[in-house]
Amino acid sequence: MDHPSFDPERDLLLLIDIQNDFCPGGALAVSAGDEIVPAVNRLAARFAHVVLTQDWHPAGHRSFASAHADRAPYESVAFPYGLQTLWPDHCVQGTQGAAFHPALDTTRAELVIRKGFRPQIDSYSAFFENDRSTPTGLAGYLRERGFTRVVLCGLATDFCVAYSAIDARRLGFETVVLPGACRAIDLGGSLAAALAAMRDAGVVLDDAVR
Ligand code: VGL
Ligand code: ZN
Repeated sequence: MDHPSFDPERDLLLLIDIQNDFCPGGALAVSAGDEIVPAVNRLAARFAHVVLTQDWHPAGHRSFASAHADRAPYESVAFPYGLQTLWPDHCVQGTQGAAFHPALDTTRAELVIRKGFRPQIDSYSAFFENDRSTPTGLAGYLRERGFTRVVLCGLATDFCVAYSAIDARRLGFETVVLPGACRAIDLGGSLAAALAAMRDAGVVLDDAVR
């Protein structure tokens, strides 16, 4: 491992939602989302353990604006578990949009965590759904495997990466985010807010790695 601060035994690289729909041309395209893929592939080659997340919604998912009368994408609405942003239909199970970016090297991934598959609950975090209480099982997996530090990058910085990183800290894992290998949606200042919330939670933002 050529980065002095990465430890192959206790560190896990967690790659968030590097899927076609979050890349240019996709249904919920993150500006320049595809630019991170070469850096992510280089990073993955340096870690002994890699896990991927995959946003994986059934058609008609409640987080889709199209599932609500008179609502447009990017509006916020009250859900039983709190305010939920409505999105364009994206990452529908089994579609090309839900597939990983074709240039992402997934060969060394040891686990793929799918999230957002419950029709009524969205899931930004790799650890908990947006009700903040339904677990994905990832924390148990990490503990059982003996990982103590999670290094994250992917899409989007201000939603799934930030929620995952903050939950990782909350669950007691050392947590590092590599902003150079992330890209943001940035809705109404959400990127600045997410970076501040990650710092406040004790997430290390390492801008040197890209
Ligand atoms: C994401 C919005 C909706 C993400 C997923 O991966 O950041 N954002 N679904
Ligand atoms: Zn989604």
